[in-house]
Amino acid sequence: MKNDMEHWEDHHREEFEGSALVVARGVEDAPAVNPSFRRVPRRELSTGEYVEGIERGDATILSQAITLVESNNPAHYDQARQIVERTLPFSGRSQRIGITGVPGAGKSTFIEAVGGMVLSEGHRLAVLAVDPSSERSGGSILGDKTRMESLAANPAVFIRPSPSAGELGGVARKSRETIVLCEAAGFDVVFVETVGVGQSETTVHSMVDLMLMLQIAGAGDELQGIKRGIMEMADLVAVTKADGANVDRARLAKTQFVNALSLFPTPESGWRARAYTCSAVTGEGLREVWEGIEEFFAFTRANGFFETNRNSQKRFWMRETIDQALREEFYKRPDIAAMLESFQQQVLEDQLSPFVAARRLLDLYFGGK
Ligand SMILES: Nc1nc2c(ncn2[C@@H]2O[C@H](COP(=O)(O)OP(=O)(O)OP(=O)(O)O)[C@@H](O)[C@H]2O)c(=O)[nH]1
Ligand SMILES: [Mg+2]
Repeated sequence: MKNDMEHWEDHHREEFEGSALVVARGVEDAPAVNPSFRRVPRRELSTGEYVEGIERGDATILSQAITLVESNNPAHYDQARQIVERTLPFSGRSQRIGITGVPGAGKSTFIEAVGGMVLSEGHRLAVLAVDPSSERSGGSILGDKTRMESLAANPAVFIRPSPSAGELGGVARKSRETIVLCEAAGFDVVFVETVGVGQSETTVHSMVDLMLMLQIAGAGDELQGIKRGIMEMADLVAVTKADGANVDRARLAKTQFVNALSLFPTPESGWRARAYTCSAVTGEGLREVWEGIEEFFAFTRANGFFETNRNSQKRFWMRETIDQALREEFYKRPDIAAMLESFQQQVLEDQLSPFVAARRLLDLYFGGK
């Protein structure tokens, strides 16, 4: 069945074919979304051509390279890996900003509004979405596209929807490598929008320098966020939609956040989280939030946390990838899979301790190598 994104693409594909508009298309190896649509035949690019195109800031080639990195087709793995490796030395020179908040909190609208300000300061802006739930992927970019119209038309902006869902690890790797490619292409401010539900925030947190949490006043979520341990990840909290009849409620919510945040111990960054109100409609408060972001970067660069954090993120992703691959291989091995059930049963019946059962399976695994 077609998702929203595919329907939307059906309608808009012609507009993008050959145009300079940099809204990215879906994965290349996805089934044709419209059987009557004839893909313009394209010569396969060499790795060198990809790398050179990216370094030149060519948005079409960047887009194609990301598609390759996101592809689940093993035939693409090698080239994708080479492209990432060769662009890596040109990456890293950006401010990576995670933006989180419940669905409808106003993330895309905020990015559109602040984006103009960021561009006027001479930056080039990449907007990526990370949405690990399959149901919603595509859905969010539909919102992004319609809510980021003025940004989407700007050649200094690159907008990319979430890679297609799969396990979170896959989405995380793809998004991280997409950041690398965007940076190599000269985008020096990267916004990563993610839905404020569950694991995705933690994932995004481990690939950005700063987390901005958007909140709506009076949704009753304020305390939930605090309880769920999400607030600890926020470097800035902004209560959105502080306009019209909502202004007082937004201010009140902000005060609650200021109080709540003051109770947290100072994090490793040394930066005390700040709270703001803002409105993407009136524009009020947006500049303050952006200045807060810039202050965060100045502060963490000065005290060394910026580097330390990026290094620990690199370490984390290396270890995480090893962990995942080992775990997967373990459970996939036929001899392990065959024994797992019966060992588990014995554990449940107290015939084996969980540790002994695990040890035997591990011995079987390592012995059988
Ligand atoms: N009054 C008012 N409405 C706003 C403001 N910002 C966003 N909205 C509205 O809130 C709704 C949701 O905005 P989005 O920007 O799509 O929210 P989002 O957080 O990106 O939503 P998802 O991507 O679906 O998670 C839209 O109808 C916006 O017009 C604001 O500052 N003031
Ligand atoms: Mg959105």
